[in-house]
Amino acid sequence: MMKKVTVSALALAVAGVFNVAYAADEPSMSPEAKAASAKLYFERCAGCHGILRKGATGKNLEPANSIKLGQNRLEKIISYGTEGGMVNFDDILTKEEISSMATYIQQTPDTPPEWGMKDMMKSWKLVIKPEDRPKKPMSKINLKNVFSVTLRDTGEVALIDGDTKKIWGIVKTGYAVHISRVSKSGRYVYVIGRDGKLDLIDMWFEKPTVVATLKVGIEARSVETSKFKGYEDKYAIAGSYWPPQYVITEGDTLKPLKIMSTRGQDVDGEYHPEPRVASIVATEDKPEWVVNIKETGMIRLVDYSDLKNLKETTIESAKFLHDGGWDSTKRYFLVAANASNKVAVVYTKTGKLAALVDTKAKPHPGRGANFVHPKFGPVWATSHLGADVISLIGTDPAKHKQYAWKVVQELKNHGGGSLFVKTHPKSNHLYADAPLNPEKDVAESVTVYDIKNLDKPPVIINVAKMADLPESKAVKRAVQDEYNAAGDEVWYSIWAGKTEPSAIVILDDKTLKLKAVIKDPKLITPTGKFNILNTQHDIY
Ligand code: DHE
Repeated sequence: MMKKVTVSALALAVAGVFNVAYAADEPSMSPEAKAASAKLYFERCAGCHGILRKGATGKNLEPANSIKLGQNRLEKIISYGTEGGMVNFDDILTKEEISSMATYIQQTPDTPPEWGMKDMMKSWKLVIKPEDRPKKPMSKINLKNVFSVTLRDTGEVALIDGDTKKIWGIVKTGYAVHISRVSKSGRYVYVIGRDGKLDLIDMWFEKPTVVATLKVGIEARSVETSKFKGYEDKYAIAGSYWPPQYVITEGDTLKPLKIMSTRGQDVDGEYHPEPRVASIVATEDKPEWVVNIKETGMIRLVDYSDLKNLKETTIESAKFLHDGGWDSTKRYFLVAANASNKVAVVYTKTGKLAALVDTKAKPHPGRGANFVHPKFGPVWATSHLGADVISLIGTDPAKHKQYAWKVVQELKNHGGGSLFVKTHPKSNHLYADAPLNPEKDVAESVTVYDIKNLDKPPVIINVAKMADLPESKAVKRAVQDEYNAAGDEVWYSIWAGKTEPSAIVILDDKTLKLKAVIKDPKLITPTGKFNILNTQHDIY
């Protein structure tokens, strides 16, 4: 009897902490419908709202908030999106799926299991040992100009020869691959799936070949390699969304070596159970990675020179860190704290925060874009999910102190819902997309600015139309600008529905005319494209 009382008291205390008190108001659903919605939530929603639904890029969706909105309003938001950057799902999910999702998010979220060293070791497959791999490149492909292209909905990447524009090979990977990163030597491509599957592709074989795989967690988005002299290709690091942690592995086998949790206090001193690992970047002049923790707003500088006595410097910045890139000197890392409407700047030489820059709503730079502004000197650009502007931030405190870490100019983009900007040291153009804009024509178009003359009106190009795909109601989103190795072509993915033909459109950077279209029945839902040379050397 005594025991029962104690247990129920504990249960009540736990219920208080985790908001289970709202259970009485939660709408019910069948176990089958719940399981189907849970799967869809993981695939489509968890990235922005979090597995525990505490919110980040997207709003908090715990029952305390979602029940207040109610079934009808939730269905409308899921169907048509919002001006704040929530994308519409009426062309992706069925009416029944939307209705079921609206019910599901009014229920208390389940907590997924942890994923430790034993689980990782069980998942680790060394497909081809380093000693059994080629000693030199076996194909005639110009590896520097290969593009690793995410085929989002097939769980694959296509390695495309940038010289001939032909698919060199398609490799099976994890679910809805997020990014590809390249080893310092340019030989290996690391590909991370949303399901936490990390694949190591060796490009020295006749065809691109997976030589090792590791499941680093239940959900993940980022991977990077060690780039400091003496550590080239030695280590890889992969960050997970769930469990909130990162793992350091051997670079050429993916054998896991060390796992570090990212749970802890946020910049306001509050504990967060799900601080996810967002972008990771390797410093070139130190044995160090910059690891950005989304929900806590903490930036960790991880010194990999001694894994047994690992040193981490924790820098307070702003909450909801997401993506970012280097300034042109590769000393300052600029990262969007997107739902805080800020860009945080880390000075890696001193290991300190250099600035927090206020921007328009939800900055989303990808890696950003560096160029010399005719008036303000060196600047770094970001576009925005929640505003139709490109912010230019001064990055030269030595020679242009008055402009450093300030938004010096805002350029008008053709719409909000932008994800990526890009330029190249050999180009006079700055490109911006807007794939998450609810307007079809806007989502299918890109804006191109003349960086030598920013007073000139920019050119807006509907690149999706250039692909000449069959007409349909579905939006053919033009996503992610990526240059070739020479810096004279710009590639755009035309991201159509899973059952429709997609394409890649290639513009001549000088003339802005169509240079080529890559169409292939195997090119299903292409999104991110990672040119080997540009990714290897962080050229943007
Ligand atoms: Fe991304 C980068 C997370 C949705 C394409 N995306 C990143 C990074 C993070 C991230 C943390 C930085 C990695 C790094 O540099 O180490 N992305 C998320 C999400 O949480 C989010 C919002 C929702 C989700 O469920 O994943 C999300 N991302 C998308 C997409 O829907 C995109 C457009 C298409 C796709 O393939 O899924 C997409 N994200 C990309 C791309 C990059 C990226 C192409 C790398 C840009 C680069 O130039 O490096």
